[in-house]
Amino acid sequence: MTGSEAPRDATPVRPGLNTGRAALAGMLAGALALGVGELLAGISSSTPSLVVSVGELLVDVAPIKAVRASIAIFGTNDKPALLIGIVVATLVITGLLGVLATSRRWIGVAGFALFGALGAWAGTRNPMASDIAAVLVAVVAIGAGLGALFWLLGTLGTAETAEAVSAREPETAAPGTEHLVDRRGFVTAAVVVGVGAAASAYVGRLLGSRSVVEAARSNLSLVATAETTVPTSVPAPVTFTAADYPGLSSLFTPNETFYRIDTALEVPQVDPAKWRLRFTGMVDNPYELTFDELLAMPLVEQTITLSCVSNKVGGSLVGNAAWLGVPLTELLDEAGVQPGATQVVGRSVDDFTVGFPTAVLEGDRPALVAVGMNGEPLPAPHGFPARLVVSGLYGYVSATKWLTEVELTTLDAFDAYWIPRGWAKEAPIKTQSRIDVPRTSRPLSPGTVPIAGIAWAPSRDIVRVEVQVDDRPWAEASLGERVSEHAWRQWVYLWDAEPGEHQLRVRATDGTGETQTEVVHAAPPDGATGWHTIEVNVSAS
Ligand SMILES: Nc1nc2c(c(=O)[nH]1)N[C@H]1C(S)=C(S)[C@@H](COP(=O)(O)O)O[C@H]1N2
Ligand SMILES: [Mo]
Repeated sequence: MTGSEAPRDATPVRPGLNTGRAALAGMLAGALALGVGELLAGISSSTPSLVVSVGELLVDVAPIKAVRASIAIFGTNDKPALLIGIVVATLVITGLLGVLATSRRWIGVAGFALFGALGAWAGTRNPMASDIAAVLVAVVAIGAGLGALFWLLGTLGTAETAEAVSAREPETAAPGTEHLVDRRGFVTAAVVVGVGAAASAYVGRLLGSRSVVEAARSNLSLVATAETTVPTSVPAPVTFTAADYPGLSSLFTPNETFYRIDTALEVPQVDPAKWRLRFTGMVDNPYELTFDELLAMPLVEQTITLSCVSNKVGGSLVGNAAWLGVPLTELLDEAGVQPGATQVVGRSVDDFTVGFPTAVLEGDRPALVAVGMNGEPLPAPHGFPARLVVSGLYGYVSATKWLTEVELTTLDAFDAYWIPRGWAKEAPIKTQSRIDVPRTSRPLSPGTVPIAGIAWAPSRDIVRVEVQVDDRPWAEASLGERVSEHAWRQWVYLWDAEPGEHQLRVRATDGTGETQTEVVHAAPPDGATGWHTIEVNVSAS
């Protein structure tokens, strides 16, 4: 074999340099595969992102301890951190594949194919994607990656050969110029592949964000078309507003700042034109509704405080909103719930599920298939086009977002998403109160200091809030507007503060006369308890 026809797997003359380039070639090829995958994912909502799908696969198979640990480390950034981790790991592995493939091309092919298979498998598990689309995305992405890998390694092959030639025939070859040309061959290919990877990823993400959902939402104007059957209570004297006490939670939590809990790595984008709500299971008349059919039903507005079971005492995973929707009982009446049914299961487009006893619906507590939140169509992160909201139950057992199916079954027959993950099967919201003001580490001035916050016991009402300074007797706070027994109440206590260190505590009493328990309990498995307590420092003057 002559130098000019050197085999592609010629032994590198300068292994160090070429190993570096081969690793770069592998990484660039990996990046292109990911970029092309994102580009295809951006084109339609049924083509999955391979990176996101693999992320969801990992979350699914990861032991609960690992998930908790990653949330502990990354906090609410755990999702971006996971996706970045997947990209970095992919590039490291494809870099290695690039090095191995310089001498044995089949290793590169096999490695990329394995990646493709993992991506395709994860994509087909993605409940929002079509299986064929998932496989196609993986095949095209891996094809692009392998094409790039062979091209890049090909330019290296020439460079090696040139070096070999110049080493054997120093007087005929012009090593300097050959080298330059060949290095340029690699550099050019590397730039082309790198730019292609970045551009395809960027365009794909851009396409993905240009969603049908925002267009559909902005075309909707939703108003209540029926009176609520639930007595929305006494208009109590409005003695103050949040504006008077900077830091106090507003009566209605703005949609933009309302807390969010999702298991999905990306907010599901549900086209309302294609969306259906099905009523299934132990019903006499299973049926399905389109979004327009749902909107044509009587829409009521109910103000309901929603809380996450994992909210700590004093935590921020709680919000109050006016929800517009169709009473779940009306929808279930059409379906005809069979007598043996004991559990209502809410399923989401993302496979998330909730479940609560049918008995919950027996009283007059509001349970809505909600389409509006604080006067707007539901924002996508809060479940557009429709979600469940049930007064008095923690979100994980009641509040399915991107709702697509309501199934009637028995309590024994099915455990919803969080139940096998260690949370309680039944989970009414515990009476809680929180001090919002003062929340400062800076010393306060002596004199009148407002202590203010919120208290909630949705479906049981709040009738009293008390504040305790150090070990003085409990003093009653004034309560703000009472929108309904399902909504939180603001409270304010004007404290005559004296210099020194002080401890402030709050406790609420619900409409059944029960005062929230002092017993300190962490959130798992059914919600935290204890009195929110803070320390403040009042300066001498
Ligand atoms: N589809 C879906 N619905 C969901 C969840 C979810 O992860 N996926 N989280 C639940 C939990 S744990 C809570 S506390 C509430 C939070 O609703 P929000 O994000 O609108 O505040 O939604 C519930 N509904
Ligand atoms: Mo939650």
